[in-house]
Amino acid sequence: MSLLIKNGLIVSSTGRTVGDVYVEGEKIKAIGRDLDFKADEVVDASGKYVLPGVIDPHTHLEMPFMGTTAKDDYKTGTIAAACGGVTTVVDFDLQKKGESIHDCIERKKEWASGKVAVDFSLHPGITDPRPEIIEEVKDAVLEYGTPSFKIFMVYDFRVDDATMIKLLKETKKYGGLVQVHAENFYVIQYMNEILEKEGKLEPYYHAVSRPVLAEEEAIARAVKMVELTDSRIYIVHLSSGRGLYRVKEARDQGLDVFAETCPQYLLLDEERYKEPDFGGAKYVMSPPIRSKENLDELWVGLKMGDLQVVSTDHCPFDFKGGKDMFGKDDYKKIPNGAPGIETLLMLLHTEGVVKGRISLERMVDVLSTSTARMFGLKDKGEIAPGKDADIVVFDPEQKFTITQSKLHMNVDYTPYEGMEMRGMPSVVFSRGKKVAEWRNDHVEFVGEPGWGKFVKRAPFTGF
Ligand code: DUC
Ligand code: ZN
Ligand code: ZN
Repeated sequence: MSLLIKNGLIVSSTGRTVGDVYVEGEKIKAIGRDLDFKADEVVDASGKYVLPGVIDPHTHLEMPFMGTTAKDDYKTGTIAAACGGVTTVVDFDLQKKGESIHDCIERKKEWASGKVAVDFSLHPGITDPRPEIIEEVKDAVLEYGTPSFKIFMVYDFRVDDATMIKLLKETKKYGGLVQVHAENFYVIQYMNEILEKEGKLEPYYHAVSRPVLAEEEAIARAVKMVELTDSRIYIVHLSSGRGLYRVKEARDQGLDVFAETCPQYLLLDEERYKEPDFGGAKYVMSPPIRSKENLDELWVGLKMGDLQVVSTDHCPFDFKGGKDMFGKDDYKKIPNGAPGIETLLMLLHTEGVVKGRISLERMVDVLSTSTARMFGLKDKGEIAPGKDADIVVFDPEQKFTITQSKLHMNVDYTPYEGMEMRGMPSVVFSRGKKVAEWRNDHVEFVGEPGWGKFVKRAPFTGF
C-alpha cells in the first residue's frame, strides 16, 4: 500500500512547511513539494495540518485499582486513542506481588494481543522491589525494550526512599528512566485523619486531603535522590505551580529532572469538586485538580520547556455504579482517575494553540517529538523519512462540541462535556493504515483491533 498526502501544512517541533508526504507500506519515504509518486491512496490535505501521531505515555488500561478495574481495555482504549489522533500508547504495567518484570510485561502483552488497535509499549511499575527485581532492571532496559520504570511514593504499593535510591542507581547504569508519582503519603494520611474527625467526606475534600505541599515535598525529595545518585527522573502528572517550581529549580542546577502534565491540570480547577449531585466525584484523581493560579503556571511551564511532555493519565471509571457506588459516603473510597485518551489532542489544540498559550510547533513537541525522545520510541514522533507513518491529518477549522455519546472511551462521562473544540482529526494513520476518520459530526474508528504492535523502546540517551 502507498499513500500520498498532498498540500498539507507539515508541522514539526521546529517549524512548518506546506508540502506532500509519501508513504510506502508502514514508513514515510519522502517529504517535499509537488512529489511525483503514484500512490494507491491520495489524501488532499489543503488547508489542513499534517501532524505526527500523538504518543500518550501515561495510561492505565484495564488496571485493577481501589477495588475495581479501569474500564477501558486494550480494545476500547486504543480505539478511542485512534479516534483522538493518538497512535502510540505507553501503558503502565504494575507488577504483582512475587512477579518478575519479565512476567509482568508478558502478562500485559497477552492482554493486548488481538485487541490493541494502535502501537503500544509498557512501563513496568515497580511495586515489589525484591533484590532480584533491581537486578532485572538491566534486562528490562537492554532486552525487553521497556527502559522506563514507574514508582509511587503514595498508595499501599508505594516504595520507600531506599528503593528509590537503588532504582535510580541501577537505571542510570543502563539508560533507564525512573518515573515518579510524587505525593507525600504521610501528609495525606494526616489530612485524612483530620477530615474524618470533622466529618468532611464529600468529594471536595479529596482535594483538601492532598494539598500542593504533599506534591511539592515529594518532588523535592525525589530531586535530592537524583542529586545523590547522579541519575535522572521524570515526574508524572505534575499538577501544581509549587511542584513545577521544584522541577525548575532542579533543572537550573543542571539535574536531569523532567516532568509531564496532563490536560486536566491545565484546564480544570478545584471548583469542579463542588458540582451538585455528587458530580465532583468525576474529578477525583490523584493528584487532584488545583486552584486556578496553578493552571496558568503550568501553561507557562509548558510554553517555556520546563514541562517536556503532556500525557493523559487515562484511568476511567464509570460515574454511575463506579464513582458513586464505591465512594458515596467517603471521598477516600472513590476510585481515583478520569478518562482522557481521546480528548488529548483536541484540547491541547483548542485551549493551547488556538488561545495562543503555546505554538503549534510546541504542541507537536509535547505531544509527539519530545515524548518519543524521552521514552526511546525511535521510529515515532516526527514526520520524517524513515519514521513510521503514524500521521494525523488535522482540520484546524473543524468544530466539535465534546460530548460523551460522540466519543469512544468505555465510560459514562467525560470531564470536558460541553466544551467547544476548534480543530479535529480528519484522518489518522497508524503505520500507513487508516485507523480513524471524521465522518459527518465526529471521528469514527475504521481500523482493526489487533493491528497494533508492541514496540521495543531504546534506552535513554539524553534529552
Ligand atoms: N492516579 C489516578 O488518579 N489514577 C490512577 C493512578 C494514579 O496515580
Ligand atoms: Zn500516578
Ligand atoms: Zn497514572
